[in-house]
Amino acid sequence: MAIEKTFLMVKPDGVERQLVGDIVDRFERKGFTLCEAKLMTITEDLAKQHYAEHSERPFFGELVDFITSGPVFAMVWEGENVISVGRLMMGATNPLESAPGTIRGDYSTTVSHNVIHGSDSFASAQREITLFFGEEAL
Ligand code: DAT
Ligand code: MG
Repeated sequence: MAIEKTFLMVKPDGVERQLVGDIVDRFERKGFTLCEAKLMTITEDLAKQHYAEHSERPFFGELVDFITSGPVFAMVWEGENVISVGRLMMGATNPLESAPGTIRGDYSTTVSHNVIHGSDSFASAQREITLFFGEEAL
C-alpha cells in the first residue's frame, strides 16, 4: 500500500488537440483522485527549472521552446502507486516503445511532441508538485 501524489501535465500539443478531457477521464476511471489543476502558460524560467536534469542534452533548447509554446494543463493526482502507474498509463518516452492503449501510444508518434508529462519518481513528484503548486500541495 502506497498512497502517494504525482505531478502530471498535459503539454501544449495535448491542450491544443483538446485531449485534456480524455486524459483526466483516464485517470479518474482508473480510480485516482484529482487534487490540483490549472491551465497555465509556463515561463522560460519555470521550464528550465522543471527540465533542469536535461539542461546539458542537445534537445534542451527545443524542449524549453515547446513547453512554453502554449498553455499546459498542470495537475496533481493522488492514489495507490500513482507515480509508477501514471508512468505506465502515459506510455514510454520512445515512440517505438509506447504501447497502444497508453496515452502516448494512442496519441503521439514523436519523442518531442508527446502530449503528457508525469513525474518519474517520488523525489521528482515532490519537486515538481512544489514547483508548480507550492509545498502546501504535497
Ligand atoms: P519523459 O517525458 O518520458 O519523462 P524524459 O524525462 O527522458 O522523458 O525527457 C523529457 C522530455 O524531453 C520528453 O518528454 C521529450 C523530450 N525528449 C526526450 N528525449 C528526447 C530526444 N531524444 N529528442 C527530443 N526530445 C526528447
Ligand atoms: Mg522525465
